[in-house]
Amino acid sequence: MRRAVCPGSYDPVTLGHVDVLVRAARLYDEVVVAVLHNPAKQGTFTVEQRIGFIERSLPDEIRGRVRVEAFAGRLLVDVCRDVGAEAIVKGLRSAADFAYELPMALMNRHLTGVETVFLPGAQEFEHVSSSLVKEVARFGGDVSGLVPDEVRDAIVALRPNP
Ligand code: COD
Repeated sequence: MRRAVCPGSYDPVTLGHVDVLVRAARLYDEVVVAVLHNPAKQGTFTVEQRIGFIERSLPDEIRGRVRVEAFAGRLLVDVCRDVGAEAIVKGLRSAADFAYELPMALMNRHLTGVETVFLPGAQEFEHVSSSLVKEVARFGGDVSGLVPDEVRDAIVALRPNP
């Protein structure tokens, strides 16, 4: 059984994330989506909400081979060891993503030997991040097609009443 971890904050999941999860699940027998969070820091959505959004966004093609779990205050390499994953899979949107991710990949390999596999993100989601969609939606912009519809509705519901 070849297993990979796809880590992130997923606050909330975007269609850019989903694209990476689908492609990771085509490469590995099982994918653990690790929702990493800091209990001392309040996110926009609760960990339970984030997990639900991810689970309901998974296409049938991969649903049975992807599990979504929360981890708090842990090193990613310890998560990988606990779940028996041989690799970390991450999406890359740009050279800036790579510059940010490379030291973490090298450190993780230094710590336990776990490898990081980078997948180029889909072009149509290159500009998509959880923080940007929240900001755009907060000021009334339309984020349809960038996040699952359920997530779009949940973000819109956060808008303060005018
Ligand atoms: N297209 C492709 N990939 C995307 C897109 C997109 N549109 N959007 C996001 N991604 C990728 C990101 O590049 C990232 O790889 C992943 O999806 C998750 O993104 P986010 O924004 O949900 O998550 P981050 O960046 O906040 O998560 C950072 C981690 C929690 C993964 C990181 O901080 C971590 O590994 N923490 C664990 C603690 C640890 O071990 N620290 C030491 C590391 S050496």
